[in-house]
Amino acid sequence: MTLARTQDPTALFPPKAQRQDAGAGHAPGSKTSHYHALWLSDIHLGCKDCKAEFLLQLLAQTQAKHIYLVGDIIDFWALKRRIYWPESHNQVLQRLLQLASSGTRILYVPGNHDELLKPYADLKLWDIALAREYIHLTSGGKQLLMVHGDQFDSQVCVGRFYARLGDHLYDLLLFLNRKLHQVRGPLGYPYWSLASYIKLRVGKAQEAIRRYRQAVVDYARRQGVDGVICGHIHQPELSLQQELIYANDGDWIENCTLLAETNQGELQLLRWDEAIGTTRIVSAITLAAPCAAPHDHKSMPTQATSTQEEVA
Ligand SMILES: [Mn+2]
Repeated sequence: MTLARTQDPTALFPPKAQRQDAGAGHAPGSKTSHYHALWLSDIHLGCKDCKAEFLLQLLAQTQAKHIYLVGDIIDFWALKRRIYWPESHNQVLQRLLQLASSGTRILYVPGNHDELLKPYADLKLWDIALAREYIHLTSGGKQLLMVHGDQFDSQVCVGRFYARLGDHLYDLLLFLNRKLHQVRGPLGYPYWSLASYIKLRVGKAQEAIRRYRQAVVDYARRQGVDGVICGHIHQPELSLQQELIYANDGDWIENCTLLAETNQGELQLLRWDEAIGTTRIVSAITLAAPCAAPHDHKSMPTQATSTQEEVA
């Protein structure tokens, strides 16, 4: 496998990338959180369950030197089944392109739902750089490898065929569940939830997550990096696996999560909180060597913490 990895971001981003973000969409007096880097994946633009509105709010109140798009940003599989492209999905892409042209260094590692972009790795689309893999150097000098994670499907016993089958089955199951309730109710049968039925078999799901994490971590360890950032399984996590950082940025279908490197040298797992209209810190790891075990931040809005720089 040819790996497209660059450790010197300046090689991909010429000096014009130093311009300041215009900050479009900011209401006067609104708070902006500044980060060194942000990681987003599994946004699934083109899929009707994508929470694009929340992501737009996040992008309007957040600035970062680097934004990494870690795959499944545009869901070409969903678009192939049915064209669905509301204005909010278009605005997410527009906002990212606007950020890229006004100074934010954006790098896109395609996943499986946007695999048709993979052959263009090493190219630049508008101001967005594409790569199959990439190593981000934290401001403290740690190497964080970025992969979407679909390359480990065969090791988790989910082949390409089964991944596609699973995608269709998921839609089919949701459809059948609706139909089933329509039929069972009038016949006097008790409510039977397909979702609960699946959750009863959660042991299998947990085992798949464990094997996926292990495959990603083993791969990163062979690359000699300090940590790995991935997505793909829609299961946000920030943990230390025998001193190697395993960070999964989650998704924007169910979890609305992202990862962030703060200017103070912390790697944080953030979750969008609809009620307060901003993110909360789920957990964090100090990137200074050696990495401290992750600590939980139970109910802390990001904009109320001292780890964020805030400007009016
Ligand atoms: Mn994926």
